[in-house]
Parts: sequence; structure tokens; C-alpha cells
Amino acid sequence: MDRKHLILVGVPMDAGKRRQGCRMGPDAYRVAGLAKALADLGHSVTDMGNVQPDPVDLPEHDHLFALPECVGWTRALARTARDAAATGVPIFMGGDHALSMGTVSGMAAHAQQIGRPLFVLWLDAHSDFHTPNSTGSGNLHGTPVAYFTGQPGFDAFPALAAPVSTDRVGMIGLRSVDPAERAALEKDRAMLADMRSIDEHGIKAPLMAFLDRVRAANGILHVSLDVDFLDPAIAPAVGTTVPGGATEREAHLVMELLHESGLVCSLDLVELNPFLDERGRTAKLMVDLAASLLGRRIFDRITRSF
Ligand code: B3U
Ligand code: MN
Ligand code: MN
Repeated sequence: MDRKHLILVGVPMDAGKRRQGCRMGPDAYRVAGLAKALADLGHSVTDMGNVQPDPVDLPEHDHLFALPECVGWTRALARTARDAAATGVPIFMGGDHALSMGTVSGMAAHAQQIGRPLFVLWLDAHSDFHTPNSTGSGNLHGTPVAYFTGQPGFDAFPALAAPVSTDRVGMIGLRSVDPAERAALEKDRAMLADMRSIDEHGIKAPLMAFLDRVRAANGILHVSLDVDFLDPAIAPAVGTTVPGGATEREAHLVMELLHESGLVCSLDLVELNPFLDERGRTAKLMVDLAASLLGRRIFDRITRSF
């Protein structure tokens, strides 16, 4: 993906959960210098500004928070993703994780158009595999994977042009999965790597196994990076911190391996809540990780075998 055209898309979405602040995410990435960091790597970079949700004529739901607004975002983002993917690599600056209902379904439509299967790498403490029927919180940021893989219960949302079957989903970083999600995942075929398995086998093993699958199927890969994939000690700016997350080195390794794979077609940066940040450190770390994914070598490297 080197030197391809990168399209920054601001998604000031806060509708996926009750705690507010992610709407400031796109500007935090701009202030932290995302466009320049990527342009310095030799990419051409366009910031297309912020997307807004489509107007939707739906009543509010008793249990699901901001359902009409989430449907409006999904419509707008599916269209934006499909259109942007025709000319470059979209990078969605969130915004909460409910935005992936739109971005992934739009990228799946693009993949269908070019005749290649879309795979999704979910870097997150959570599996976000609730359906509107199983979610206890009613927060739709806990549901995007169920939506774009075609699970039932999403009747209010746009019909999927191309569902991403669960065997094309890989989740790395899991450490907070609700019982209903666990039961559903156990019946399904997504590749799952929780923190225990990462401690035992390292983070490279599940990633390479997943990338092998993508390559074998001649697929393209959408990466969805939730801030809470990272340990809260290095990434405090997220509403749902879960201890025991990825280290800075693990996260950079993942990004560098993704770059070297040449398979990544699009990226979500989600759940950054600048209201909770400490002097912009989380925003800056997310910018550094995006730069690693786009070809920057963050650490000065010199190795000789011994
Ligand atoms: N599984 C819980 C918590 C959660 C999911 N995603 C985030 N939090 N960020 C829920 O509310 O669905
Ligand atoms: Mn998430
Ligand atoms: Mn999460």
C-alpha cells in the first residue's frame, strides 16, 4: 500500500454509547499531526473533512441508545467508505466503534465490486459481537461485528450488500467478552486471540496465521483499531479501559507486520475520547501507530545474530 493515496475521513460520532467525548476524536488526530505524519512517509494525503449522519425518520428505541442516529451514520459511512475505497485507502478518524457498522459494510461492498473477499482484523479488548437483542447496555458500539457479519436483529439498519462471514474476522487483544457474546462466538468461526494466548505465544503468531488466510483467499484487509486494545497505562483516553492490554511494542509490531503484508485496504481509529486524555498522549500514540502501519520504522533498529 506504499505511496497509495490516503483519504482521512473525520467521523465525529458519539452515538454508539452514553459516555460522550469521542466526537472530538477527529480534531484530536488533526491536532496530533496525523496528516503530516503520513505525508512525511511519502504518501499523498487528503483530509476530506468530517462526515455527518444521514437524516433518518425513526423513533428512538426504549433500550438501544441513539438508534436512529446510529442508523444514519451507518448509511452515510457505508457510502463514504465505498466511494473513498475506489480512489485510495480510507482512514476513518473516529468516533466510537459503532462507526464500523458503516465503514466495514461499505468496504465489503467495495471488495465485492472488485471481486475480492474482505477480511477484518479487530484489535480490541472487546469482541463487539452483541446483537440488538443480546446487548445489556444498549450501547451499539458493542454490536458492529454482529452487524457486518450478518447476525439477526439489525432490521432497523441498512441491508448488507455483502456480509463478511465470521471466518474472515480475526480478533486480537480480547479480555472483556460478555457471556452472550462468548456463547455466540463459540458457535462461530472467527479467529480469536485473547491476552492469555498472546502472553503464551506472542502477538505475532495469531496475526501471521490470520494474514496467511487473507493471502490464501486473495483477500483485502480492513483493520479496526480500538484504543482499548492498548493498555490503559499508555492509552488512557478511552471510556472503557480494561487492564492488561497490548504494550507499545506489541502494538507497533502488529502495525509493522501489517505494513509488510501489503494487504491493508482501510483503517478505523476508534474510541479515542480526547476529554479523558493526558496532554494528548493517547492521540499521539494512535498517530504513531497509524504511521507504523503506513511504513514508518518507529524504533531505530540494529540487530546482528549472536
Ligand atoms: N460488551 C459491553 C462493553 C463494551 C463493548 N464495547 C465497548 N464496551 N467499548 C457492551 O456494552 O456491549
Ligand atoms: Mn470496540
Ligand atoms: Mn473496546
